[in-house]
Amino acid sequence: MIFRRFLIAVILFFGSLSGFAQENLIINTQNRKQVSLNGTWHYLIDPYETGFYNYRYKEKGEKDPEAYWNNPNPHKKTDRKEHEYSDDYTLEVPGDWNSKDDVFKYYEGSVWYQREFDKPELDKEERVFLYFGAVNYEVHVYLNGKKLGMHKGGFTPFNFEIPQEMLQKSGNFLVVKVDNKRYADEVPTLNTDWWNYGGITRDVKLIITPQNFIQQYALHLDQSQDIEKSIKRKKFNISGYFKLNGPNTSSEEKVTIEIPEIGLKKKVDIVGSEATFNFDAKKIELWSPENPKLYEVEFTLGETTLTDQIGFRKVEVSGKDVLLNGKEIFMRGISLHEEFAPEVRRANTKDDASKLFGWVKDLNANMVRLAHYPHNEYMTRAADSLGILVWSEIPVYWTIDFKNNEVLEKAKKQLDEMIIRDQNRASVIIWSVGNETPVSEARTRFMKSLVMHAKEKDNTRLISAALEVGYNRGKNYIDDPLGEYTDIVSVNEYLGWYGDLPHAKVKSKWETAYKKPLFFSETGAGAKGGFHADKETRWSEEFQEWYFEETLKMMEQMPDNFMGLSPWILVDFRSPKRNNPKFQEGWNRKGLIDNQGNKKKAFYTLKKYYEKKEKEYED
Ligand code: GCB
Repeated sequence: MIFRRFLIAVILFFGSLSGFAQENLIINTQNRKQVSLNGTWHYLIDPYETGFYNYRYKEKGEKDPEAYWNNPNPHKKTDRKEHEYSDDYTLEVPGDWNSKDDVFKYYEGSVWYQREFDKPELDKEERVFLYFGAVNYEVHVYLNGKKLGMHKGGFTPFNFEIPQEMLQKSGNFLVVKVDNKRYADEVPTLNTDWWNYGGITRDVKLIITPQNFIQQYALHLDQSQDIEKSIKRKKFNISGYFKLNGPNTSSEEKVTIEIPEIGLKKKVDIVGSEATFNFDAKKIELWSPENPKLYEVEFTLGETTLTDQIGFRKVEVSGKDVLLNGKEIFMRGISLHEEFAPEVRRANTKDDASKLFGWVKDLNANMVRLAHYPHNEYMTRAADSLGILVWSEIPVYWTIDFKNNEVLEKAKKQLDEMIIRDQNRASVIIWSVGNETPVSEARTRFMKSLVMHAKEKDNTRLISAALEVGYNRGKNYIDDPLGEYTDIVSVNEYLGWYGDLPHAKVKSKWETAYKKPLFFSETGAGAKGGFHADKETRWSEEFQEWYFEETLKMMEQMPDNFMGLSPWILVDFRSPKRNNPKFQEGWNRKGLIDNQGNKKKAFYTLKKYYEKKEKEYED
């Protein structure tokens, strides 16, 4: 008993230090046994962090009745209590607090979330993990007065184990301190062109696993095979890995991989708690935007089978082209923020994903740039089943503290968490390590380190970053030194909006220092939906339409390594930086769709171009 208590104390201690939660991250949570903790939670707004620090500004003791992780629950009328969770103050989870009401609109600081839950029905051997899809930005988690751990990073998942002994039959008191303050040495940093939505912005659940379970895995086409040969022979090489969790995983175990649809069954030996594998498979239909084929895959360890829906494809760069399954592609993309503008809130449900992708499909796009941070898993899952290629990014945005090694570690941790969660999504073909980072030696060292890290973690995707356009001898010259390390050279292009007028575009000349695929990760102009004027009037739909017409003309004279674009942006999005009181009112207006969900004229201009491009690449 004493030893058991000691063990729990050790687990809790290390849990509380687990800023580096990716080690323990459980993937594919949607297909595991679980209890949702979404719904109505109580909250306390705490701008001075009174619930966390005492009056000498020291972290409060665990048992301090004034600490907000403890339930004061006074019995006598003489008891003094200065905090309480009340049904009069509630927030919905998942959700952001900013959309709750005007008190929260610009709030950046600490909010305590609280709810109770009953112990789920558990076998003696089962284990319980508390999983968060994302919380923005710094979070401390407490259960029944004990700290489970903390996490930083507003857009990636994390989990903590709850030993069964910690759970009461009912009334488990769960408290989550969320803080979305911005800091110069965090990722992102102080300055961003999007709304800093605070809160438990994604799903929360208890994941229930057996003692020993498959925690992480990858299953994909081995990217080194000659895909044309494999297609001809109808025989593909599949590779991947398993990482198990549990007390018995250091002895020899086997995991069975089955794909019933093609009659495939393979046994993989696990030695220690990890294994890599490689085998041939016949009759596989490859995944592509035209045929987003997903297979039901079953992984069995002991008595438990975990399923996943997985597509198989190869993506590679060959000279100036990007090849998907050996065929050259043109990316008809569009950029997106994780926001549902008509309801002025973060997007975080399956239904939100299907609405956003409904617009993407309507535009006849085959690719999305999920800017500027990892979006929720419903998005990448939906992209898999709808056949939409994905660029997924970490919020290394603008003026990050590039000289600071700790900041680099924070960025790497977010990169890891993004990669681990979505490594089995065929749709994700590009990891982006950042956006518009200003060229300097320190910055290039920092960014190169992220590129190398991503390549080391995952060799089944391409690595890029959104760069800026340079100018040289009257030409748009792309020579950012980071381009040497990325697989695709991507730039954000705004000629005609941030400089000059759209007619300047056709006259512009383009050149790149790199013989690699060239991609426009942004291009766009602002327009207030429903405001009509002549095309030279800023903010009119006609100006934006003109901008896109000229951009598309310019496309025709790009160097021959130009292979696609993801214009800025699908829908107007909230940004505290956009203060024109007549046309912006706190919204970045570069959406092709306005914040009410109405399509602007430029939507149809781009749609027509994408229809033409689709035909061109059909043959
Ligand atoms: C950019 C940024 C993007 C901004 C956009 C704009 O280059 O990457 O985050 O929102 O320009 O609208 O200026």
